[in-house]
Amino acid sequence: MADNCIFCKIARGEIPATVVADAPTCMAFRDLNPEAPVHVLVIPKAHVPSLNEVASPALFADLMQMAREVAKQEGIAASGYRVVWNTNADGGQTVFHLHAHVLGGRQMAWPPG
Ligand code: DGP
Repeated sequence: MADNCIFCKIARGEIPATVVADAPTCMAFRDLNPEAPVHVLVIPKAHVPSLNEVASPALFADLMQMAREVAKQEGIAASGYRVVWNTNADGGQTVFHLHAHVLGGRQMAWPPG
């Protein structure tokens, strides 16, 4: 856990968030600034700065499994959705605690901006 990390604070329950899924290693909550009708973030509860630092294949599997479950739970699995891992500066990452964006409920554009 990192003291000043906003997502660590959410994981510890120190900052409120609308949690939609919870598991021993990871959790999911609604994005504060949604870019789509469904916009959920899936995070590890332990502090990992970005995709580059994921050391455990099991943790990665847990995160992907939760992303898929969230899509199903939110009713966008069949219509379609996008899972995005913004990584470091060129990837557009602004919060340096690993998170997967699960986006859906509208047609996604390609290529992304
Ligand atoms: P990224 O740019 O990929 O690092 O995405 C960070 C996302 O985190 C962004 O879509 C907004 C969201 N976010 C930032 N602070 C908070 C917060 O305090 N609560 C919630 N729920 N989401 C946050």
